[in-house]
Amino acid sequence: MSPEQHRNDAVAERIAHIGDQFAIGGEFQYGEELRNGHINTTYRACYKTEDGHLDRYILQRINDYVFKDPALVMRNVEKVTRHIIWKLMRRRRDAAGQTLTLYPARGGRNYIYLPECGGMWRCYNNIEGTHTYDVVENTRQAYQAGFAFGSFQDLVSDMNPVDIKESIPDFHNTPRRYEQLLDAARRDPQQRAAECSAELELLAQWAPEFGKLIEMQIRGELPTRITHNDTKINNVMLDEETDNAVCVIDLDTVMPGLSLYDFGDMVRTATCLAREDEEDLSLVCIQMPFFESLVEGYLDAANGFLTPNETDNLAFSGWLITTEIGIRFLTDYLEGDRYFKTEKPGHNLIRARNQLKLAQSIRSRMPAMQRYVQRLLKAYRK
Ligand code: GN1
Ligand code: MG
Repeated sequence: MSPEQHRNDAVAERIAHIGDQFAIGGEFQYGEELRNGHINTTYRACYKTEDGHLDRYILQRINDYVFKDPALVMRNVEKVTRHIIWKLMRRRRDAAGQTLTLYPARGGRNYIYLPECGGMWRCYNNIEGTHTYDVVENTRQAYQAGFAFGSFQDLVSDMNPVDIKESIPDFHNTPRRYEQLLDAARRDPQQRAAECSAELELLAQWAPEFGKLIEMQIRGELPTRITHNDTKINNVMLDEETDNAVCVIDLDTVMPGLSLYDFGDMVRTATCLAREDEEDLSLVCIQMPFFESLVEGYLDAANGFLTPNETDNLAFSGWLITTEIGIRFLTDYLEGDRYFKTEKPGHNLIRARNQLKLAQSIRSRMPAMQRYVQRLLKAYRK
């Protein structure tokens, strides 16, 4: 047996063992690792039922370096998924397969602690007939992403915010993220700070603006809502045939937050044709037609509940959140790559430079972006 085959068999055995802990029927067929997240470990497992049907499931380990309290994450996710199913089923009885559902585990919870497999595991349905994109390819997808996350905010808008706890405190607190970067640069545990001086200088220039949204929130000028907080394009499931949005996934960071954090992170991943780790920075820039479609999709779903202070800052949020993710990649690089999974040396520095280039591009287009938002809002009012 080749070493590769041996490894595959060992992985399949592990997946079957994890799957065996959940309310899954049928005979295990195969398992595969899905590698498009930076945080959790995710497998897809396929089972054959007695009538010959193939059912697929998602098995996922919650990264407990990133999520210090995985049980709290699961309580949030349970409430959010059940609330959405409750709402969708009142509209359409067969809606359950079109949104995330947790499967019960041995022992009575929706998760199970498996020390032999590295920690806490859960099982979701695989949403059949859908796919995701790591990079946006056309304006229609940008529209659908905006619509999907706007609809998500709408679906959870009537949950009780005190029911949902912060799974990562200060997740989108940009000033705090920046302080953490400065602290890492001062300590410089890996002696990497000298290499990052241009990036640190640029961020120092921008720093006075990092607190704008959080300060507005404290003054009561922006409403706290339940938000998704990780709205990258590959967290939207699109119909395989029509590319219409079906639902959003990755609910671990659903928390009280600002709608603008969600919108900002969409601008970051749905308006740029390059990957987040593209090294050719000439390819990294915002595409205005994609931004326009993104806002159209988002407002088509969310215009009904957004306040003027929110819509006034849509363009700004794109710059802020792109910069914030750049800060986080740079911090992780300085700290020795402990948070985000990396695939090559310098990967987090490459990502940071990429995101800061995109942030510069967004910043230069901000007035035009905001003008487009205002035009669109005017059309809604007519
Ligand atoms: C992480 O796991 P993934 O790839 O969906 C991160 C996000 C970042 C993103 C950058 C919990 O998301 O905040 O925006 O990487 N998630 C967490 O690609 O930190
Ligand atoms: Mg995520």
